[in-house]
Amino acid sequence: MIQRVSVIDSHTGGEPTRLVIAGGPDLGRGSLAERIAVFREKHDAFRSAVVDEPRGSEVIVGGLLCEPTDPTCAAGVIYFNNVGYLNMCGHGTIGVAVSLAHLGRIGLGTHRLETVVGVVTITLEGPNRVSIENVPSYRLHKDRAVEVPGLGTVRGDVAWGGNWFFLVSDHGEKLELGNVERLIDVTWRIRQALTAQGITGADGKEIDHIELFGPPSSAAAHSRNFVLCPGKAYDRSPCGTGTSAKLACLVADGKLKEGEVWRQESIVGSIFEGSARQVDGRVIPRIRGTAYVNAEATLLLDSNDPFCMGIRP
Ligand code: PYC
Repeated sequence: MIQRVSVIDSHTGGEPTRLVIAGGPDLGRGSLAERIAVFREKHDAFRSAVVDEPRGSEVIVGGLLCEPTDPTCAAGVIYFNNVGYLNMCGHGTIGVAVSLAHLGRIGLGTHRLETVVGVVTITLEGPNRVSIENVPSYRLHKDRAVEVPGLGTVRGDVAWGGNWFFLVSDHGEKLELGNVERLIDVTWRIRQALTAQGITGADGKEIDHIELFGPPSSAAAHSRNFVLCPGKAYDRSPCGTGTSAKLACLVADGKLKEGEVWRQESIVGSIFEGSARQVDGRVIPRIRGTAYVNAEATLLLDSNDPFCMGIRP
């Protein structure tokens, strides 16, 4: 038997998103938080089939387009990756906006998109240019120390930007593409040390994204980052939720005022423009970036194929 799955592939500042537009599992009519639980418990093989090898790679972030529960939303989306599920995804949301426009489902202007952690807005400013207003973001801990085997004491901030991040500025590493193997090793050690030492986000939530900051290579940017994602891939974009977490820290430190623009450069040189407004002690981040659709495809899930549902550990 062959299951056909329609996808739109895009990339946002170099980071890919594969949006499933038809042929995905029926997750019911509950809230997106309920539907992601059904996805995880009953259809995890589908996640792997879409993003893991041999059809995908650890770099791809998947999105499952859903009917929203909120009728004011243009769509709902559940994000996933090579090892599991994401609460929110900034680069993915920019990619979803451009993909929905490509399909003729949205036009220029502002639209609402339902995610597992709340409604975000997407403003299509041009065929490839999008700004998103993300979920409320905040810093939980400033300058938290973690003892990292082989590295010693590393200090960083713990912040929420739709996912949990540990943000490190003082690390002595070169943020260059030629150094990514070392950067993956360093950030993976930090992540494991955080878990081992019980340093978490709110409600004991695991910090599964590690972000290093350094000087930008472009005079147009304020900072460059390297972001390790949960499945040990690094983000080619400046990471929308990671930039949101950074904005929350900058605002908390008085280094960014409402309306000021922060240009965050990624490890591959792509740039997101960020700004923030404050509401009830949190910041509402706005992230602007560009995305391009690079494939319309039908995935074939052939039940005779031994690797039909992806290569999984
Ligand atoms: O842009 O928020 C983001 C993101 C999370 C993981 C990969 N990209």
